[in-house]
Amino acid sequence: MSDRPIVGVTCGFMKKNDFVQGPYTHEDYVKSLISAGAVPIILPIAPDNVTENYEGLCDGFLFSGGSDVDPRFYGESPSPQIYAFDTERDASELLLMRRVIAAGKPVFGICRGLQVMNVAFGGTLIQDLPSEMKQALQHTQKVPRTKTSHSVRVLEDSRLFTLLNGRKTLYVNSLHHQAIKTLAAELRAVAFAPDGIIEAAEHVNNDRILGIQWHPESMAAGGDALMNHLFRCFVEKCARIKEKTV
Ligand SMILES: [Mn+2]
Repeated sequence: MSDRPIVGVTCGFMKKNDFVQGPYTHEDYVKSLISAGAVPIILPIAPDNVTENYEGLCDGFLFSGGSDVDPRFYGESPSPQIYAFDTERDASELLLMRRVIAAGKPVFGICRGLQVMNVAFGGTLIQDLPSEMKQALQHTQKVPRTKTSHSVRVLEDSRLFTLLNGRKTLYVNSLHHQAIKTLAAELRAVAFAPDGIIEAAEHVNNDRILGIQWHPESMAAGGDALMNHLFRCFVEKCARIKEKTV
């Protein structure tokens, strides 16, 4: 057996045509996990009695990006501006998130993954950034996803600041339609865009739980050394969990 930790990656469902349809996640998650030393496995959207089994299969979990979150899961009705959502994916990921956190496994939430994390802990989301926040900057960048477009400010007393080798500001990519509105009480916002949008959050006392609103997997795939380092830190956490369980 290899000593590489196994990281489960959540995915969406994509139908391209009648011949091509099924589980989908961007290859950059897979590439970045492999180069950081993990064995990635894709976890298809499934009913509860299957999703329940995912927790025990993996040493850590990456909740990936994707479509908007169904607002019923945070007690709201859909705004006219909300994009298509996938209620089954949301239900499956919220169940998985709660089980994984209860089991003490490391969680890396990326983009929608951060939003699902916030909803799982009781927070709410901005359903449509441009209409709900008039002074918002462009969070759906027009440049390729490996490139950066807006800056973020990182709090110096955060764990993220340490993971980013003490960087107070950095440029990141931005490909999100939604964002955190009310932050869950158990999470702490640790990075902000210039318009105030929360760009990262970590658990107040569990150092295995981190969520990022930008896409470090695509910056890493584009050669960004700091984002590669962030992935290695996550995979090392997963490896330590694996050692304890074998
Ligand atoms: Mn952004």
